[in-house]
Amino acid sequence: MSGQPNRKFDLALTGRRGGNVWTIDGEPYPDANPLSVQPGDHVRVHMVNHSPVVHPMHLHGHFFQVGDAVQDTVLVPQHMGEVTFDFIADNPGDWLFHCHNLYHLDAGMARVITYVQ
Ligand SMILES: [Cu+2]
Repeated sequence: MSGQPNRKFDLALTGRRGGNVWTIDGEPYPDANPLSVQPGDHVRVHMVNHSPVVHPMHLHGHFFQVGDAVQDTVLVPQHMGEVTFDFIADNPGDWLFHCHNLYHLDAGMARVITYVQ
């Protein structure tokens, strides 16, 4: 994906082993604000994993670019592991972005990325 992003999100993944609250940037879904973008945005998402376990983060409705790879799920390593991905906001709607560990998803590790045409 060429060019520079015009919208950026820096997101902390949080939670603790044995805990029952897992969040994206401290907000446990569904008690969490949506991530707002505009149609056509080049979005960059940077995640830092503050927790002691890996999170397989999945975005609905889009493929994203991580380095040279194009995929819809990416593993974020534990203990301050970092991942950055880019995508183009070319499919308006309300799309869940979440951890694919269903226990974490159920405990809050999700956000809606929302935009309208
Ligand atoms: Cu997780």
